[in-house]
Amino acid sequence: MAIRSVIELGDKRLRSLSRSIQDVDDPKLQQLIDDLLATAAAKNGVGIAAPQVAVGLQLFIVTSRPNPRYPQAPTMDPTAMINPRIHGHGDELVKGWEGCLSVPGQRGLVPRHREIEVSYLDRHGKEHRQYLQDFIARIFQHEYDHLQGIVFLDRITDPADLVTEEEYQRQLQSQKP
Ligand code: K3U
Ligand code: ZN
Repeated sequence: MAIRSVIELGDKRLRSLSRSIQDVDDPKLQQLIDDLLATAAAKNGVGIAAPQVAVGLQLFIVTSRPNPRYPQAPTMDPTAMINPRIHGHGDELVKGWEGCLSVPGQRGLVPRHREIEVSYLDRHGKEHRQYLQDFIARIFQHEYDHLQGIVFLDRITDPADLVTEEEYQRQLQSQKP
């Protein structure tokens, strides 16, 4: 396992469409999955997408744990999702805080569908079809966007919803009882 460098906003590779994966058993793909798992863990991310390490393939990692902004977030072991698709979504759009390893120092309130129906292949090639909600649905949509060359900044509807990491931490502290 290796921790890979994460490319940042301004790098054109973050704005490209990713290619679908043909061979799940390719040892290079399996190595990439291990490296993404290690990189997300090392950088404290709840997700990471292959384009963020400059690999234009339809692959990302999703994991979840309770955190200060989402104390009710479920715990989900890190899961590799290959050739993910969104098949449908509910009517409700909810704004929630997001950060991005490729956009350091910024946090934004991003509107996302609260419920989505998705499918993906796991690292063994098994197909999964699931309904996702709330924080996990948010992470999935954030990572899925990376595969289309979209970053969370593109989804912000009010410029006042973008804050620095420092200001975000200040607001979080001031809300503590
Ligand atoms: O914002 C972050 C976070 C970490 C733990 C709990 C809650 C939030 C770290 S940034 C992060 O994890 C991005 C990772 C990225 F950019 F590589 F995809 C994913 C993400 C964070 C928050 C909401 C949705 C997605
Ligand atoms: Zn991101």
